[in-house]
Amino acid sequence: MSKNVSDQIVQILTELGVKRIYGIPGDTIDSMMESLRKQSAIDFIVMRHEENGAFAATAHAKLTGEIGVVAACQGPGANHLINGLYDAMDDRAPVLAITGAIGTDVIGTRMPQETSQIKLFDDCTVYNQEVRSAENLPRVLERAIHKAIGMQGPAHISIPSDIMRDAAVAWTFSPPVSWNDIEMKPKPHLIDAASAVLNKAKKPVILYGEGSRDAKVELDKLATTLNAPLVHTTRSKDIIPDGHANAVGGIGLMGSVASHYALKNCDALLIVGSQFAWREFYPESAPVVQIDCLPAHIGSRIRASHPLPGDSQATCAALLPKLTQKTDTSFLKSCLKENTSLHTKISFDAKTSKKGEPVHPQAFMEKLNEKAADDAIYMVDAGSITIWANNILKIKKNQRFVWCANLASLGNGVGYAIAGQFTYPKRQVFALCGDGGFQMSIADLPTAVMYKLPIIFVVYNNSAYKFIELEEQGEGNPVFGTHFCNPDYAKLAEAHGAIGFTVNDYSEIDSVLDKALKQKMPVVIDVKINPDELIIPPVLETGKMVNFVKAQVKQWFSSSTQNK
Ligand SMILES: Cc1ncc(C[n+]2csc(CCOP(=O)(O)OP(=O)(O)O)c2C)c(N)n1
Ligand SMILES: [Mg+2]
Repeated sequence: MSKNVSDQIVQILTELGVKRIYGIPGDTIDSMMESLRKQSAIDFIVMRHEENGAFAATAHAKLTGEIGVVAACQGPGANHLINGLYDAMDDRAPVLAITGAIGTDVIGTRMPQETSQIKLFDDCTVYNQEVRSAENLPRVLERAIHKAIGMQGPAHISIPSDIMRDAAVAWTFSPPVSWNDIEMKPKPHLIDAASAVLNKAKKPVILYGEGSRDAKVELDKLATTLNAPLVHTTRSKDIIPDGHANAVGGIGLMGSVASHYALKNCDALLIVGSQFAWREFYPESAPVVQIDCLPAHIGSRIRASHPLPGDSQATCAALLPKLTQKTDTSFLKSCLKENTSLHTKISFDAKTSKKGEPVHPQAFMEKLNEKAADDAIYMVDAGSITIWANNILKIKKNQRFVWCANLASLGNGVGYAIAGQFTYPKRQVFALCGDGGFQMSIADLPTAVMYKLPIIFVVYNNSAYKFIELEEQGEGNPVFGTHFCNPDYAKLAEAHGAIGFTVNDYSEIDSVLDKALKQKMPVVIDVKINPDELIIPPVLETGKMVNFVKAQVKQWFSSSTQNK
């Protein structure tokens, strides 16, 4: 029987090596569902919310570097993809979103569910096209794939339902080429100038981002040659193990005191594959050597006195022979000492709590360090949980720590964990969520149950959008609009066919985690977290501290009962 366009889509995706499409069927993609039903190379993962499907496709791309695929129907289905696609756009993850569109005979007549999908995805895609005919389909699909992989971002194609059913036109698919196929180095004079700066420096620091993932070995050599502290962005936490002798923690508001000290006191900064956005965390005047494969990224966050355009692995490798081994380790030692400072002790040292008292957020993370497998995958949601995870999890060589770094959307954790467990069925997958983030994406807990994915969903239950309370107090205002009530998550899990546990106090963590790790089905752990745990940012601004005190006073006299 001759193939139709839907069959051809599936055929091209199969040739590309796609194993899974996350999505929800509907109307305009029904014919693609039939093409998927007839084959076995690609599984269609039935989601309960398209946003979680888009997050799952994005997480697949972040975890593997392969293209993640999500599908949705026209109008409402397509609308729901937007947050996941922005995540892929902002974190440069190759994703293909396929949406159906209403038939070509009625396009432009404001039919029910007709939305302007191309306009909708204009700002969150590297390629965004509507297919015009059966002849057009393979060209557009191939272009979308090439763009998503070549430009590292989401591509969207919208296909009118009648075209999906048209007879396919023969096409030979051209396999895509990725950044990994290119070795790009800066010209020698740039390497010479950058190495001179680093050789002269007495207190150099290395800041590495996601773009350095292929340069793990070189980063290690650079750090040991320069005796330089290694500072990670939250997204790149899993590139160098936290146990590395030069690791001082993360940059920024969510980062460590030691990293902040290192960056503020260095006399040269080497940035490898990072676009960390907040200028106030960079050194004020030190020379900056910046490696990035996209020349336009260089200098976009901080002035780069010594640009090194090139891919991180090849460029670091070219830089290394030009560097002389440093002997003085005093700066590195003084940075590492900051991680035992009083500030760190108050903020991040895990504390046990008494029976009947809620758990310190740090304490549960400490237990994960102890009990999680050496290759566990942590899928981290947004909120104060990110701060605890970023600072307290000690990521090992083969563990992964993945989050929605630049968009920082609440509710990514569930979709991410589903993709993580599908991709690596034998590895432990943890979704680390606040109660706000978990509730936002809870629609897909039954998906984990249906596919028997033994994900461990950890819910930090403080009945509040805690992170926002900190922001409000930082502005000098009482907390407002941040409290909510929670269901009993353990019971809710059981009602879904998952396994539920509650951790009421410190003494229960061990046994709950031990039991959770033995399950073959999804587990939800409702951790009653101390809502008043102090989160102290690595840098204490006087203005913010005064505001914080003001907020407490105002809260005291506040007439609002909303948060009492
Ligand atoms: C989709 C989305 N909506 C709102 C926000 C703003 N926001 C950032 S953190 C946060 C609170 C997180 O609450 P929760 O998940 O309970 O974690 P907690 O901070 O309490 O640990 C909110 C509302 C966001 N980042 N994303
Ligand atoms: Mg919360």
